[in-house]
Amino acid sequence: MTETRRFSTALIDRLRSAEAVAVLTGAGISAESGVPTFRGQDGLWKKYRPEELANFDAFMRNPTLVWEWYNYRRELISEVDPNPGHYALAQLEKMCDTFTLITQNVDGLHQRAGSKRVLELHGNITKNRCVSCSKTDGVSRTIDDLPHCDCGGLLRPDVVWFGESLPQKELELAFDTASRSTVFLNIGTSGVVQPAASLSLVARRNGAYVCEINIEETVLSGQMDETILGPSGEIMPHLVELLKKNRM
Ligand code: BJW
Ligand code: ZN
Repeated sequence: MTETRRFSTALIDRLRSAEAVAVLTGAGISAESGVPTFRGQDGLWKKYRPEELANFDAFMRNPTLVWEWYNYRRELISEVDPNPGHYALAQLEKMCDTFTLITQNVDGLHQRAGSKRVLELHGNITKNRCVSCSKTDGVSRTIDDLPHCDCGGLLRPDVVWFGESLPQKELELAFDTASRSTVFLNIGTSGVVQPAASLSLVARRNGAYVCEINIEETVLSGQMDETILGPSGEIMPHLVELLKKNRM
């Protein structure tokens, strides 16, 4: 398939006019960097049980187990680099008047690729938060091999687990951005985790052209204007190159 045939004219035209572009990314955008996704064949949830690792009660029951899992993922993430999909999104931001990147990822790879306006909906794996005083910058000291805040409370990774609220400011901005967008891209997300999965639907209800980029169809595919099947590390650089050509 040639790169021009891969994308619809509607998508290119809307992106070229570049009024308000919003993007939601999920674990799939980082897959080509070597960060495992959650669901699917090689997903983390095949090896680990989400209910034992990604919820607060499980953490309080067995903080050592949960910390082991997060330390393993922190190390993995510290050793990988952004891929062409991340870099293409950083370029796209520079080409658009209004651009917001909303991510469910906690790996910080978008910022490392140069993206500036990033809303992290599920937190950031490199940060800690105190379960007692909620401080994110408390001095860490080790008690019984577990990190603790200077107030004495246990520290946890500053990420959003199941059943927890998303950061309020980011969530409000994300829905506001979605409803004002003229193009909304869903990239590398299975679309099963709420409330993030609703963003593209809100965008579409408000008139945005909604397009999904994924290696396979998702539960949201039927509600998209367009689905582009393929790895985001290939599709996104092609799309950005095509837009650059069209601008000249
Ligand atoms: C590629 C690719 C390549 C691969 N190129 N593509 C019943 C109905 C509706 C909702 C609920 C319900 N029961 C419970 C809920 C709420 C719950 C929820 O949505 N559950 C569903 C699973 C059923 N949501 C919550 O609890 C959220 N909070 C909330 O709702 O608060 C309000 C509330 C509070 C109290 C009571 C009730 C309500 C919080 C959700 C937090 C999610 N947390 C995690 C862990 C974060 C920390 C960490 O990283 O450890 O976030 S879970 C995990 O899933 C992670 C992700 O951000 C999130 C989304 O996953 P994502 O990114 O889509 O990854 P995958 O693996 O699913 O998909 C990857 C995709 O990439 C696939 O499609 C591949 O094909 C594709 N791909 N390679 C392009 N190269
Ligand atoms: Zn504290």
